[in-house]
Order: sequence, then structure tokens, then C-alpha cells
Amino acid sequence: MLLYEHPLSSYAQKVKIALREKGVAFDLELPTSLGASADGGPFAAANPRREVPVLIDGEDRIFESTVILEYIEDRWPTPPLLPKSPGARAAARITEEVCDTHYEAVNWGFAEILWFNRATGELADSLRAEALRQTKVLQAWLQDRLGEATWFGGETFGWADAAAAPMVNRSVYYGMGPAEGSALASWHRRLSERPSVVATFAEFDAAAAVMKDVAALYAPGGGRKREYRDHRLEWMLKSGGLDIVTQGLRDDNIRFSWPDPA
Ligand SMILES: N[C@@H](CCC(=O)N[C@@H](CS)C(=O)NCC(=O)O)C(=O)O
Repeated sequence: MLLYEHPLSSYAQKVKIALREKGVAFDLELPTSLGASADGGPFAAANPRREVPVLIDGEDRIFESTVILEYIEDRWPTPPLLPKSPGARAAARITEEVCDTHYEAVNWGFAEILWFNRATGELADSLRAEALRQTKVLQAWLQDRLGEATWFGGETFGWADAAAAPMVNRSVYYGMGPAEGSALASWHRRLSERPSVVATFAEFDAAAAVMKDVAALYAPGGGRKREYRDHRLEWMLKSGGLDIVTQGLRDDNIRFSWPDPA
């Protein structure tokens, strides 16, 4: 079992938490071609989008973190991460969907400034302020779904917890975590004690500590391109970062999703 991943990827973290909850052994590999224009190699062959995570299980090569999570649940049903009732299963999937699209895009946008230096001065300030404002909206939405429960699904840690964990933890890392004393803050603290999450967050912290060096590869002339796709691209545009996109096109250090233009 091999997982192509990046330790900072919230999608990869969600998958690692699920595998670890189920006690499945796996190897981790950061694809050397991630962000590079070269598209050869087994990673690109497994996922034409050239995005992590990708799970390789014998002949099965699975990309898209939600599809991977479904595969994990089918292949290793015990302990289940999805609840039993159709309504509760749908609720867990909705939490995941919102985290993967809306919340992740905000976290990504903040990192474009923090790590990838895509804006300075007033533009950076206004994008950071916008990220903070939107983070509060998303945390209020999550808090409402959590209510007073221990986990998003009630008594048992599950699907929605695995999906929301990397998102909220990233906000905490940014200094934009849930308000002290809130139910969401207590949930984050509880979560951070689970072995599956401890391991996954430790990998995140180690990678975040060297991120400034990695970012140089994505500077103009560095040879790597950041992927500006769907929700992330929308975040940049709606939050006031249109100039960042046009500058990235001029510098040729952003890319859109597959298939690549000629
Ligand atoms: N919808 C995909 C999104 C995966 C994704 O965007 N992964 C990012 C890392 S967080 C990536 O690999 N980007 C490719 C790149 O930056 O070149 C999923 O859920 O797996």
C-alpha cells in the first residue's frame, strides 16, 4: 500500500487519518514531480491531474481524496468511519464536501501569501483579512453542525472529523483557530490527542517548518508551478487577488488543472 502525498495537503491528511484509524499499514511518498511541469513517472500515470493524494493498492490506483475515503471504507469496513443511518451518512459527507471545497480554498489562499509570497503590502493585508473573515464564517458553520457533541457524528469519531481536522488545524497553525472556550476549540483539542491525528499533525508541523525553503522553487524562474484550480482559483478572484493570477500567468509559475493547455 502506497500513498502519494504531501504532509501539508489537507486532502492527504484526511486519508492518512482514515487509514490510521483503521490500523492499515502504508508507505508514504512525496512525488518528486509535484508542481513540476514534467509529467512522466508513476505518480502522473496514476493521476493525470498530478495532485496528491493518490492511493496505490496493488492494481488499484485511486485519486480524489473523497473517492479514496470511500475505497478505504469499502476495503476496511472496521471500524466504520461513516455512521449507519442515511441521514447521518449524508450529513458527514456534506461536512466533508464543505471542508474540501470552501474551507480548503481559504486555507490555500492564506498560504499563497504566507509561504509563496504572492502578495505584499496592502494586497497581502486585505487578502489576509478576507481569509480571516471567511474562516470565521466556516468555523461558525462547523460549530453549528458539531453542537455539543463529542464528534461530528455524535459519540464516535468518524468521517466528518477526519475531513474537518486538517482544515481547522491549519487555521490554528495560522493563528485563526476557533475561539478559546468554544465547542469547536474543545473538539480540536480532543482530536489532537488521537494517535491517528497526532502522527498526521506531526508530519504537517515538520513540513510547515521548512516551507519557506520549498517556496523558493515556486518563485519566478524556480521551475515549479502552483495549481490554481476550481475553488482555489475562485477564492483568489472573489477575494481580490485577480492581479496575483495575471502575474502568475506572466511569470509562468501557476498552472490550471488537467488537461494542460497547448
Ligand atoms: N480534489 C482533490 C484535490 C487534491 C489537491 O488539490 N491536491 C493538491 C495538494 S493539497 C495538489 O496535489 N496540487 C498539485 C499541485 O500543486 O501541483 C482531492 O480531493 O484529492
